[in-house]
Amino acid sequence: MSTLNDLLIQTESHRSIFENEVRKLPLPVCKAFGSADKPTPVAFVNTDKVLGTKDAATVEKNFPNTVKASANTVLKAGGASTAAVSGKRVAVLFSGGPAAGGHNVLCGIKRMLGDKNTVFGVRGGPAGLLKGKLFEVTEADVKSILNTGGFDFLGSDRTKIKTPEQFEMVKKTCVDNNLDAIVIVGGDDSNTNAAILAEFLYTGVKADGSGVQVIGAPKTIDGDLQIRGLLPISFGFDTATRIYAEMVGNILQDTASSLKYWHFIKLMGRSASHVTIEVALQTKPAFTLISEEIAEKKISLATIVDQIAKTVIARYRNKAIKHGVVLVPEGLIEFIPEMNALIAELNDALAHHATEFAAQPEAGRAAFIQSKLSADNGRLLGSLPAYVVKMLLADRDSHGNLQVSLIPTEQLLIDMTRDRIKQLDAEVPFNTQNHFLGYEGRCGAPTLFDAAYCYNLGLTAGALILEGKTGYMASINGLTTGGEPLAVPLPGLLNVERRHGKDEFVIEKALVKLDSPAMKYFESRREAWAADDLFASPGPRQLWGTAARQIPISVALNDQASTLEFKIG
Ligand code: FBP
Repeated sequence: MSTLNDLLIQTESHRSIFENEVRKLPLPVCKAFGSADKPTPVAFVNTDKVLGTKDAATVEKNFPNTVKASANTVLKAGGASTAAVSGKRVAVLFSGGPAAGGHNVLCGIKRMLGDKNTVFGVRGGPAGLLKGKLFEVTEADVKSILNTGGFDFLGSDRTKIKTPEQFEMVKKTCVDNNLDAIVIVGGDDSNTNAAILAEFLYTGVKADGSGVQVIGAPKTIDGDLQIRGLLPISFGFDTATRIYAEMVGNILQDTASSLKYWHFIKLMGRSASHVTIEVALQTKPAFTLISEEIAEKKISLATIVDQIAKTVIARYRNKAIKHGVVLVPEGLIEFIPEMNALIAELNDALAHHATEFAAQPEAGRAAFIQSKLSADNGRLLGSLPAYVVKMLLADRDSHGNLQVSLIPTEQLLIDMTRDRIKQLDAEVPFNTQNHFLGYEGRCGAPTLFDAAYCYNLGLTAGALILEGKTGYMASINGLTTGGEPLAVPLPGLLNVERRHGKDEFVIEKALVKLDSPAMKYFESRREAWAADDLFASPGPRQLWGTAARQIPISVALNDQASTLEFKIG
């Protein structure tokens, strides 16, 4: 007879009672694919949607093969495939920050390719591809990782494949492993990489002169890879926002129970405020900042603080409410006009005076760099608290970006709001707590939506490979009306942008649009949420029952859906 100790030991290594149950969760698939376990390969046909940005002519010149092959036309599934493909060898890699559902993309690809083709996992993201770190993925692996969170089965990293040497290393990995296709699961940068690799590997890789196919899959909790009408959302966004919304809902319940704190909660999402607006729509807190609105309306830091202070005062004076929640998007600081100008000048100054700066004693660094700035920016830097200055001067990330997640914007807002309240109405109580919700949300077990969405994205990517397609990103559209597998031609999404002094091809980040239905709805309700406690607590994400079938509110609004319930199949 087994003891409780034995039972507990059996729950180690991803075998908790929950993880065991969740692996058995049935996943709906789009009608085109038939069944989840033995999906039908599908053929793809042209839609009437042709893509292209303002830089289409330059893109065509630089991506002649993939543009010619796709004519930048979006494809949709069009009946069962007639090709009986076997012997394909396909590598799958995760790129960038983790997002819930990645494992299901891999499972969908493996199931679509079936046992007559071989799927390899790439260990450690793009860096692993460069070094040829491949291993075969088995059906047993699929059974073990299905519906589990995180990227741990493959790992990931943020290496950008951009130098000629790196491209040659990828080619070598393809040749050494006799690969026919690569699937890159990533965000805007990684799908840009997929477009470039698809063109580079289009021909001349194998001995017979043929190429290697490259397909992208849209991942990022930030939600900034979305295309209205073609790609409703990137995967991982739903899980992350539901986890944050549960926590924010719990904090809101606490504020109304303990009646004493204002909580300033910074939410992850590097640049765009999609995560923040979604969490606001789910929880209805007193005050939510949307970075894109601040940039577009050129709202200064002082004005932001003034608005928060006046909300605190009004709630106290009108309703005797001493509590509330303020949501702050992670990337806010870069969207505040004067801070943006300061950061831009700081980036230049730090780059130009790197050696001298590094030689300064820690205590003298701020003064040194201040002396290199224009009078306005120097003054602004000098007015900021030391804990913000320290982070503004910290090392940039591997892409040369300021590490916004390290800047305690929520604390800066608290300190400035406290000072402003003292000036406006010193009697108003203002006790605070601060939080940063980020890593908590990226790797939780996927919601039913992300689990199903990702599995179908994997089926779509797999079907595209079987059909010999290259240079497309897999998508599932029509999330409340049955789900439609689509293939979005990657070159049709490319723009030319000046980055680090050079023209580069990029897929632009999709920021929150002020005229989007989600923003309009939020705008129509925010004053009411500020004036009184109207919050909702969405609770923990569910995998069974009615609450499990919800799609993100912002996605439903932006898609002009008539329901919050997703329907795939
Ligand atoms: P991706 O766009 O690569 O999916 O990453 C998203 C993200 O989680 C951002 O929200 C956040 O700013 C960043 O990654 C944090 O990066 P890191 O994991 O390197 O700390």
